[in-house]
Amino acid sequence: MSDTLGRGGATRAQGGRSIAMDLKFYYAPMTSASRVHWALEELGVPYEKVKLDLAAGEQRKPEYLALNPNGKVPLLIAEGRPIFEGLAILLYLGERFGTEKGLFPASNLDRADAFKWMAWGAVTFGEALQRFLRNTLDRFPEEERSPKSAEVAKKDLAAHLAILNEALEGKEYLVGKTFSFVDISIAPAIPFLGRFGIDVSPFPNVNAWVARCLARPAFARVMQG
Ligand SMILES: N[C@@H](CCC(=O)N[C@@H](CS)C(=O)NCC(=O)O)C(=O)O
Repeated sequence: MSDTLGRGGATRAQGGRSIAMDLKFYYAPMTSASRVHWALEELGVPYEKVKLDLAAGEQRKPEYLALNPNGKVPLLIAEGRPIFEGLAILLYLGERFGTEKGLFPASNLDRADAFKWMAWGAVTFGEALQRFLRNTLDRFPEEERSPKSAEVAKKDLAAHLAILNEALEGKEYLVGKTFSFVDISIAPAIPFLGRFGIDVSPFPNVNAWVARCLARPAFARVMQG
């Protein structure tokens, strides 16, 4: 495990690392943890980063399993409490810091819109994506993969992309008029689809929105690992 300071953390560290830095983020580059990493970079709050080597199995070490029994990233220790599941972490960060920074809605109804899309991304869209990958990637045993199930998942993903495309009609961002954690929670999955042979070109609103979101400097920092 290698520890570093997040961008905001480096700023805070100038005043001494002993100042309460109550966010410790466990991640691996280019994984589900990237959304949380992106959110932290957008917020610019102090945080400590701990990079896990998944290939070496660091996520299955007993000291890590004691914090996240799922043995997966992301994990955030906030105010001494471990939070697993990327969606839960984004919601926590959104409520704690995001509203003040203009990255998470303030009013109840706008928050309901945010929750709605973030849950859709993690559950509805995410389930179809997982099903597709589970039935196509050769890291899963061939006898456990079904071309028929992969085909159904691909159709489901296209239907979900159509819903997203419609939601983005005439809009720059998914909820409200500005970029938010809602966009962070879904946009990174889209370029990933192309790499697995899912054609995103019939959904121009989605493509334009993804390009807009991924052009942000905070995202570029996340890509540095
Ligand atoms: N639903 C979880 C999924 C987390 C997840 O699947 N993480 C993967 C990386 S994308 C992982 O840590 N895999 C390591 C392993 O399974 O050993 C979340 O969103 O936090």
